[in-house]
Amino acid sequence: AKQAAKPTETSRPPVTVEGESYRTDEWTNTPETILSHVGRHLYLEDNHPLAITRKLIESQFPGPVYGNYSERNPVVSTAQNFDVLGFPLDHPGRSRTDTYYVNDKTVLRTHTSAHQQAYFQQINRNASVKPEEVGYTVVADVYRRDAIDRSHYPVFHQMEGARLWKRPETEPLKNSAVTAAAIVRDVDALPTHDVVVEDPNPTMHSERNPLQAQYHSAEEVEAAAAHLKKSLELMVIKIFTEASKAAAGLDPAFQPEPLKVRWVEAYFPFTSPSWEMEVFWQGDWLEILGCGIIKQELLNNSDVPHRMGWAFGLGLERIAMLLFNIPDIRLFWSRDERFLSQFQAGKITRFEPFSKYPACYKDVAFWLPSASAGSSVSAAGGAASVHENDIMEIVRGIGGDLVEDVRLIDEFTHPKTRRQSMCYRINYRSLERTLTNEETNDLHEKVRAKLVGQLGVELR
Ligand code: FA5
Ligand code: MG
Repeated sequence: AKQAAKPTETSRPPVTVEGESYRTDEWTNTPETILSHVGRHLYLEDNHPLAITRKLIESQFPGPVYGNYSERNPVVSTAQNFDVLGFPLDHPGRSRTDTYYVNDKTVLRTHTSAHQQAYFQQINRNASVKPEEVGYTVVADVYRRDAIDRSHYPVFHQMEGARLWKRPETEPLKNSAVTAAAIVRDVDALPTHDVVVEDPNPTMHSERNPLQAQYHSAEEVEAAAAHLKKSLELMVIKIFTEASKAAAGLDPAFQPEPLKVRWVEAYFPFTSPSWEMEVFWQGDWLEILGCGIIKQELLNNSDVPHRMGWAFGLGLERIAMLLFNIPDIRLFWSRDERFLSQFQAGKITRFEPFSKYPACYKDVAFWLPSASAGSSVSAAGGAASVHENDIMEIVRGIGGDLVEDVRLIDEFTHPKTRRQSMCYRINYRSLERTLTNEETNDLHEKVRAKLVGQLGVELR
């Protein structure tokens, strides 16, 4: 159910983002600390690892088929971010615990998919002047209230890509063999690779990944899925090869671990079938992108009813971490020369961590507000009185980049009172210096006080 807006911030003046002014209201939940990241345009700074990564990926999606774009202003309408893409009204992504609202109708985009419709419309507008440009990539900063750890940050960058094929304008399903044949030719034209990729699931699955049978034939979807998967596999293989070359440049005896890639079934409201790609990294599977066959309703609503195709959205930081061996996502925002001086446009280097400063773990244990019986902390949103993302936001607001991660280490329900207790462990560690005891104690005290003041918890 749509969650009632609670006025957590008293009336705020309009906010200005990229020179545009936006009204605020009781939906507004975007703190200044988040807004202060807008306008860094890290992906445009030639010598920044995110820009180097962007260029390398763009080179895998070249013209004239793909136009390479970026979008500066992160403020989009809820229609662009959710409605047009078919997000149901009760989707957790829409809630104020997950998304930064500027006001009730306006959010900081949570993904680059917010621009899909506009780029499909552009393909249609360009059809007569640039008919060969049937795809695009777009890079932008995106914003999410999310967990705090080494691979999650509330502001990160995505690159979206899509590629469309023309379908016959009459009786598209009967003539879909024409489209399928054209796509297969494009698949055959892609370079081959010899990496074994785990892909255990069938393309179509009647419940999780149904074929949009009223619009698409199975042949078209199989062909487009093959093109999508192979294009993205070639992209990660390129990244991995470049990273291995950089490591071997430093140490000629360097033997790269074999690249391990797998496809996992996924769900997105605007694609079917859908997948996520995962890469094995530092002992674990790391999700790097989501993708799928674009639902026909979206194409029909975007002035390209006689086309079909695929789209993907990848986390630029996740790829840059693989490429440069960067261990912590906070580093991308560093202004420390010891970080910045290690990267140079067009070059893939291997990041040499400057010394690792000591971690300082501090726990905070509390009872959830007892007033609301049956309240619980939930990462999934819904009826809970305290959402885990609200705890994260408080820690982030006070600790900023001095917090490496926040983890739930214990929870239990009192057998008699049924009250619920949580214990979170916060790891305070700066990337740039050793924190003093006074400093971490002071931060932790402020976190404790704000948990009480803002969420009404009772400290234990
Ligand atoms: C999406 O955002 C979809 N829009 C992707 C998509 C596009 C699907 C087009 C289909 C078609 P997801 O929420 O899984 O999906 O995020 C995509 C990628 O962003 C993830 O795979 C991950 O690499 C990255 N990512 C997600 N959250 C964070 C975060 N907090 N910090 C850093 N990277 C993140
Ligand atoms: Mg995902």
